[in-house]
Amino acid sequence: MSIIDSHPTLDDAYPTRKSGEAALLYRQDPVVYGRAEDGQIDAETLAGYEANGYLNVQRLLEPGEVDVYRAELDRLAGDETILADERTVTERGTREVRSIFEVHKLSDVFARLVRDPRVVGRARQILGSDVYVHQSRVNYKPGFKGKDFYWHSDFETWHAEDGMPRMRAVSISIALTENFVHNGGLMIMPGSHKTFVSCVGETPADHYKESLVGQEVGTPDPNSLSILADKHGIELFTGPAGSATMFDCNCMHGSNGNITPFPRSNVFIVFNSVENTCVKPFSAPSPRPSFIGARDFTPVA
Ligand code: 6CS
Ligand code: FE
Repeated sequence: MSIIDSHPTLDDAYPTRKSGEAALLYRQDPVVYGRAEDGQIDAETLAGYEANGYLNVQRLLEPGEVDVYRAELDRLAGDETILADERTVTERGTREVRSIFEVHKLSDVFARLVRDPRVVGRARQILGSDVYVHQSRVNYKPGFKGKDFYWHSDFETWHAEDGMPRMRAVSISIALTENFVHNGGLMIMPGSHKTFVSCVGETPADHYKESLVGQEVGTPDPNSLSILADKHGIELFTGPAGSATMFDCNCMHGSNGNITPFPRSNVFIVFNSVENTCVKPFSAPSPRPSFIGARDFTPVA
């Protein structure tokens, strides 16, 4: 383990999957690019986001709205055409739907959610610019069989495999079912977004085919995770359907499996700044398909 200053070269400020040794690098990018006066997130919440890397909105969607999205979630998972589409990922070894990607293109209902000022307005404020959708997905985390998402930084993958240059992206996870303490909710290490965990290993071709079912390459080593967990602790997010968590692209996060009868479904939208559009992958033989890492940078209207 070597703790090194990150000496940015011209093009790769966050080298990862380059060497056989893990490293903890300093973040070189701001967390919050906008200001309290720019939008609906107040100064105190924005300060909390800067320090912890996330913010929670207890009631982003009204109960009636949640019903609409839940119905859409069920419709998508029951549509044979969509089930046969490569954008649908099933749980390892079963036909249980794990995720459906690019829902903002597959569904007008979710397309509207992306453009909702309560969603995109907050993203613009945090990123201080116009934004485009880098990725959208619904995660089903079905009851009994929902599998875990092992610890990872999304940015590490988006940098290595999608060519995202800097840390100027934010994700929003909107609960469409109740998130209990026991059904596999989102866990974040608060403050971990300020450390970039450079991972070992090399990205195999078509890595996404296995990483979206269960990521191996690009996940941090146990030693790095222990250092971060000891330093930051672990927050588990619970909340009613309609609640939401917005978190920085580099938060160390994950979620446990779900053996309870209660599904933990959410819609997950990633907004990237139009000032941070993806270039060629920093550590992969080729870019991932555009339904996972968008290459259409048209700002959300
Ligand atoms: O690889 C990705 O882009 C996706 N994987 C995870 C587990 N979180 C971020 C993103 O949805
Ligand atoms: Fe993730």
